[in-house]
Amino acid sequence: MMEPLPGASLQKACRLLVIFCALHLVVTMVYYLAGRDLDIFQYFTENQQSQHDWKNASTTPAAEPHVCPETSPLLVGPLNIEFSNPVDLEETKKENPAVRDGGRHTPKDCQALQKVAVIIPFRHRDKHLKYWLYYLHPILQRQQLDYGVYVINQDGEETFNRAKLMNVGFAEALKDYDYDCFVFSDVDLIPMDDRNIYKCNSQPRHLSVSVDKLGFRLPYQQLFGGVTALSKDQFQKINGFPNNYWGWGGEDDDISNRIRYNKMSISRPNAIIGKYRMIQHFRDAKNEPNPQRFDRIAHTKETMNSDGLNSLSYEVLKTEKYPLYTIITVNIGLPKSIS
Ligand code: UDH
Ligand code: NGS
Repeated sequence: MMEPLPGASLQKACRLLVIFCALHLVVTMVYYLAGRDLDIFQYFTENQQSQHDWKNASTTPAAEPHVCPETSPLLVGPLNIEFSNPVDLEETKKENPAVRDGGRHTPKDCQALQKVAVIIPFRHRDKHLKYWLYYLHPILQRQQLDYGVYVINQDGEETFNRAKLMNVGFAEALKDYDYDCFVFSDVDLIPMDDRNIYKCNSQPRHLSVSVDKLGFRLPYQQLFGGVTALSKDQFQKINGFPNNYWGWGGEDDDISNRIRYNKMSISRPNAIIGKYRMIQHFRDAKNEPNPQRFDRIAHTKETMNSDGLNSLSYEVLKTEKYPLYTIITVNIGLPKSIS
C-alpha cells in the first residue's frame, strides 16, 4: 500500500476549513438578517401601537386641569388704592372679560383650591359697590379663585341688619353653586395687597386687620368685623351669624364669641398684608348704634344655638344677575319690638 501524499491531506484540510468558514458566514448572515427582520417587525408593531394610542387619546375625555398652586404666581403684592375717579362699570366689565354673568369666575388654567362665595351686605351704597367691583375682580382673579359675588340688598328703609343679610347670603349662594368657603365683606373695604387671599383657613379668618381709618392698627384682639372668611363647616358649626342685631355694632363681637365658644380661634394675615382702605362715608340713616348690643353680646352663649341659621327667615323679592355681580333683594322683616 502506498502512503497518502502529505500535500493531498493538506489540500483536504484546507478545503474543509474553507467549507467551515463559508458555513459560518452563511449562519452569521442568516442570524444578522433575522435580527434586522425582527427589528423591522418591532418598528411596525410600535408604530401601530402609537397610532392606536393616538386614536385612543382622541376618544378619551381631556385630562383634568392640574390643581392651582398654593400660592398663585399671578400675585403682585402691594396695591395703589384710591377713590378720586368715578368708576364706569361697563369699562370695568371690558377690563375683566373672564368674569361671567352674575360675577362668577373660574380660573382657566388650573382647578381652584376653593369655591368662594363673596357676600356683601348692602343698601344704598352704589358708589362704594362700583369701587369694590373695580378693585376686587382683578384681585380675586389673580388669586386664582373659583368665586361668585353676591350683594344682599336689604329692602325697605327699616333699621339695617348686617349679620342677618350675611346669613341670607350664605343660604342663597349655596342654592346657586356648591361653595365651600364664604367671604363676608363690607362694601367699603378694599384690600391694599393681593397676597391677602380671599380664601378659607383651618380657623375662621379675619382679613381686614389693619384699616387706614383705624390707624392701620387692630383695635382689639377679638375684633371680627369688616372682612372675614369662614368655611361652610365653620359657619354651620357656629349656627351662622345672629339675626337679631338691628342697627350698628356688636354683631361682629357676637360672631367672635360664637367662634370662641365653639373652640375655634381667629386666624389673620400679618399687618402688612392685611392693610385696607375704607371708603370715607357718613353714618347711614337707619343704622344708628344699637343700644341693645352690649346686653346681647353678654349672652351669646345662651342665644347662639337658637338664633342663627336654624332660625333664619326671609323672603327673596328679586334676584338680578349683572355682568359683575348678583344682587338679591330681600325682605328680612323687622326688629322684634316693632314687628
Ligand atoms: N351697609 C350698607 N348700607 C347701610 C348700612 C350699612 O350697605 O345703610 C353695609 C355696607 O356693606 C357697610 C357695612 O354694612 O360697609 C357696615 O356698615 P358701616 O359701614 O356703617 O359700618 P362702619 O363701622 O361705619 O364701617 C359706621 C359709621 C361710621 C361713621 C363715620 C363718620 N365719620
Ligand atoms: C366695637 C363694636 C364693633 C365694631 C368695632 C369697630 O366697639 O361692632 O367697635 O368699629 N362693638 C360694639 O359696639 C359692642 S369701627 O371702629 O370700625 O367703627 O366693629
